[in-house]
Amino acid sequence: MVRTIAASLVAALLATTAGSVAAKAADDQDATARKERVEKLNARIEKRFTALDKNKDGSLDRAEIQATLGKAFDRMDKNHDGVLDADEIKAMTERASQRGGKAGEMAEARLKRADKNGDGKVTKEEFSDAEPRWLARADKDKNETVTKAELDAFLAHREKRAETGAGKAGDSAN
Ligand SMILES: [Ca+2]
Ligand SMILES: [Ca+2]
Ligand SMILES: [Ca+2]
Repeated sequence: MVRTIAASLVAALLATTAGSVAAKAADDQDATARKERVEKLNARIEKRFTALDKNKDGSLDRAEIQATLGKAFDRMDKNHDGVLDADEIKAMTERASQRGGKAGEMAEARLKRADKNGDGKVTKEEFSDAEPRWLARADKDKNETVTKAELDAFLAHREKRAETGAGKAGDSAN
């Protein structure tokens, strides 16, 4: 009896070890994929930051963010009535989808988020208020300005999170 218990203990231990080795390999693969994804996204965020920083002072203020969002809105608002309707939103998400990956889904999610009153349309005001999520997250002191230091800290935090696998790293770079 004792022997049997010992044997099954060993078997159980072995099984657990084998299982965890396999799990660890999958984890490692996951972690690498996750890390690559975050690094790619971070590079894109950094690029956007530089592009948005019109006066090149190394920080993004509210005016710079609004100006860019306003311009993006005007490009999507094909009939220039100050509202993105269902057709315009569809055209825009389809265009984004062509960029591949989750760009279309992300654009759609962002427009949905912007549509505060849920009428399926997005006004310019709603759109300008819905700043990209990464901007809001990066702005640690909530002064509506994102400095390069804040951005760097935010990107480093994302990479660290990707390495440890804590939380989901599926933030949008939109
Ligand atoms: Ca600036
Ligand atoms: Ca329109
Ligand atoms: Ca800030």
